[in-house]
Amino acid sequence: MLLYGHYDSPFVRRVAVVLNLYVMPFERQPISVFTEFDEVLRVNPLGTMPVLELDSGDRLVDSRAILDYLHESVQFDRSLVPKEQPQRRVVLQTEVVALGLIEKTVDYRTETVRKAASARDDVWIARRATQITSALAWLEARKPDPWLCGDHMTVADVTTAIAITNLREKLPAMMDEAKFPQLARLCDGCEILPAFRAAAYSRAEAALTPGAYEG
Ligand SMILES: N[C@@H](CCC(=O)N[C@@H](CS)C(=O)NCC(=O)O)C(=O)O
Repeated sequence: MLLYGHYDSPFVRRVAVVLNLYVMPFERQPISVFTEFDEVLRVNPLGTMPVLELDSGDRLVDSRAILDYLHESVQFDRSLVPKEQPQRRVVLQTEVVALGLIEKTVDYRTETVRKAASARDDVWIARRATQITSALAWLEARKPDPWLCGDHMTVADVTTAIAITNLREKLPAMMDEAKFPQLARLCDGCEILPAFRAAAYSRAEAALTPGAYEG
């Protein structure tokens, strides 16, 4: 399999980490959604990353759909999403909040970093800040010890840990470590695992497109 995308993207990283956790070998094509947009559009009509190219040549886009395929590809007892209710809905709802945290972080940066100061919408920025803090508080209230949902790692933990790393890297002032200590611990505990380290956040890849991203 071939995974397209950079390791400063939390969407790309969560696919890579799940591939590693499932011990599914893959190669990676680091590609910039900004400086290599034409190539990105060639593999994904939406022009976004990640894209996972299967050995058949078929391409899957969007981390949610890619992970759905990967979870279905392993034995149910190895899946990071439980088959049984109510555990399944709890894990999926927690993943939704973590993924939303990532999306709101991206939105916040788009408004504050990419736009000229005169074009910024302060009401929109304040709304995004509230959503980020609210999502963090909701996840912290789940008291991960060490996991968010039950006694083993799920896709909710993978996505939350990557969301926290992304926040620490991209909007550090919004990740109040004293206010969200259990999320900080969850993130630290995950990021030292081999599956995460093999797809570690890459500042070098983040720096490949500073002009485009910083607007
Ligand atoms: N819902 C998508 C979001 C993908 C996404 O927005 N990826 C970013 C990379 S961090 C991207 O391609 N941004 C460029 C753009 O949206 O134009 C997913 O889960 O894969």
